Amino acid sequence: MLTLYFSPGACSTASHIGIEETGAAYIEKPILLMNQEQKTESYLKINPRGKVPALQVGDRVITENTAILTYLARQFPKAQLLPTDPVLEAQCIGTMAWFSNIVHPSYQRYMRAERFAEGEAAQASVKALGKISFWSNLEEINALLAGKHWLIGEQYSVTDAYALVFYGWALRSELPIHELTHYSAWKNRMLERPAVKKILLNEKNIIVKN
Ligand SMILES: N[C@@H](CCC(=O)N[C@@H](CS)C(=O)NCC(=O)O)C(=O)O
Repeated sequence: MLTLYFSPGACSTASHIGIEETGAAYIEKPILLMNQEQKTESYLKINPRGKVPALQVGDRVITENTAILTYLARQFPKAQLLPTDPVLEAQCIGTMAWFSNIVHPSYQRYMRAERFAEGEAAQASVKALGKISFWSNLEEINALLAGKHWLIGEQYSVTDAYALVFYGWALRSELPIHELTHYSAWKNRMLERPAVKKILLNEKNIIVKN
């Protein structure tokens, strides 16, 4: 049996959508970041880094959205969540690695400057540069979607599920994301997918109200 550990509205929404898209049975275990549940002794036994998401597969655990989403797509090929062409598949994984290594940390610098610098002035500077960097990453996602239905190739993939996380974070931090027209049109296509709609409603995600 699969068990997904997630927190509503966190980056784990990507894996939550991904697992729902597979159609497989799974157990949902909310780990509420707002209550610091990621730091409890019992959760640290699942992921000693104290982060969500984590996917338990039998008695083994996979962490990192990129790895979880790649695993799910490969384990449930009928759901067609990654392209079969090896180059397109690698581009999907590469884009997810970029989300994890660059896009997510830019948002962290914007919203969690205290984790990167000490003192008000230094933190204000980290925050301001984080905001610029996050916005420029959103613009890059918008450009990737120009004239396209989905992010990579012709088909929907788990990479699309991951890209939705940043749309929600932009709304939450009141960035003018509606100005990014390709990203916004794609977000509406995402909402037409039953699995996406179900998980966003389940997590009470801000995207379903916008
Ligand atoms: N690169 C990781 C990032 C995981 C991560 O940072 N998760 C955040 C939520 S968005 C978290 O659990 N934060 C809790 C904390 O830092 O205490 C992934 O994609 O899975």
